[in-house]
Amino acid sequence: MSRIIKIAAAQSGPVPLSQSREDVVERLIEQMRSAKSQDCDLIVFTECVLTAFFPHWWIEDEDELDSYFETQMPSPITQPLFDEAARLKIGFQLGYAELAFEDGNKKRFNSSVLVGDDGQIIGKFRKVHLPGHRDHRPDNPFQNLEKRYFEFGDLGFPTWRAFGGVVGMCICNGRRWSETYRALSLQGAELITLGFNTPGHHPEFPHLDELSGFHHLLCMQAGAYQNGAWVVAVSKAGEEEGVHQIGHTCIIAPSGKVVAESKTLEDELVVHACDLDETIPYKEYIFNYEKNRRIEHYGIIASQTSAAPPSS
Ligand code: ING
Repeated sequence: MSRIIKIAAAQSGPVPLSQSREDVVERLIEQMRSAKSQDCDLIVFTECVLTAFFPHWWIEDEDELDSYFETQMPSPITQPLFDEAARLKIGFQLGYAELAFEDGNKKRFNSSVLVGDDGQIIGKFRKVHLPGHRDHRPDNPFQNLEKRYFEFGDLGFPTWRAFGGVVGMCICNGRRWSETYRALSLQGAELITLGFNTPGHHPEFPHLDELSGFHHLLCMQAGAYQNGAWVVAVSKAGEEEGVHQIGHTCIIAPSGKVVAESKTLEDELVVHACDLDETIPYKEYIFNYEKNRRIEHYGIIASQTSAAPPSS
C-alpha cells in the first residue's frame, strides 16, 4: 500500500524591506497555483516568509519591531492565501512572526501554522530553539537577534493527523538539534516540515562558512533516517538586504537521501511525491524504539534535560 502526499517546497528568494506583505502574499499565491497545477497536496512556505528576516538588524523602536509581526492568523493581509488554498484545495504551511497577547502580556514568537486544504488551521508551532544573541554587535556585518525579538516557543513539538499521515513542524535552527526529530517521532511524525533563514557567514566563526551547506543537510539527513520521517526544508534564499542566505531547499526521504533540491536562490518550487509508507522499514525494523532497546538500561534518566556529571 502507498500513502502518497505530493509536496511542493516553495523556496522564497529575498524579500526586500521595500516589498509589502501584500506583494509577498501575491508571490506565495503564484507559487500555490503552480504547485496545484502539478497536483500537489501540500505547499510548504519558509520561516518568516512575509517580511525580510528582521533579526538581522538592531531595532530599538518597539513600534518598528512590532511592524514585522502578525497580530492574528489569518490576518487581513494573509486571508487571500487562506481563501486561495480553500479554492484550489491544497494545504500549506506558513512561517510568520507572531505577536500574541496572552495573560495580559504582549508576547512575540517565531511561528508557523499548518493549514488544511479547506483553508482551516490544523495546528501551530512556536520556534523552540533560538540561535544568535541578545546584545548589539555593531562590528558584525549583520546581527542574529532572535533571542531579543522572540520568546522561546511554549507549545512543545506537537504532531497532527493530516494529509493521510502524522505531521509535525519545526523552524530553522531546530533542525540542527537531534532532539527535535526524536520529540516529533516519538509522537508518530512521518513528515516534518520546516522553513529556514540561514546566512552563509558566521561572523564569530568564519571558518564554518564553507561548511554551511554540509551542516544544513547533515543534520536533516541524519534526523530523517534515525527517526524514519520525511523532512521538507524550505529556504528564504539569496541576498536579502545585504545578507547572503543559503538555498538548499530540499526534500529528504526517511532513508536519509536527498530526493529533490533547489537549484537557484530565487522563488523556486521543489516538488516530490512522498510515500509515507517509506517510513515503515525505519520505524518498524531499523529503529524500532520499543523492540530494539531498553532505555531503562542506559543509566541516564530519559527525561534528563542536561547531561549529569559522571558519578564519582
Ligand atoms: N538561522 C540560522 C540557522 O540555524 C544559525 C542560524 C546558522 C545558527 C548556522 C547556527 C549555525 O540556520 C535561524 N533563523 O535559525
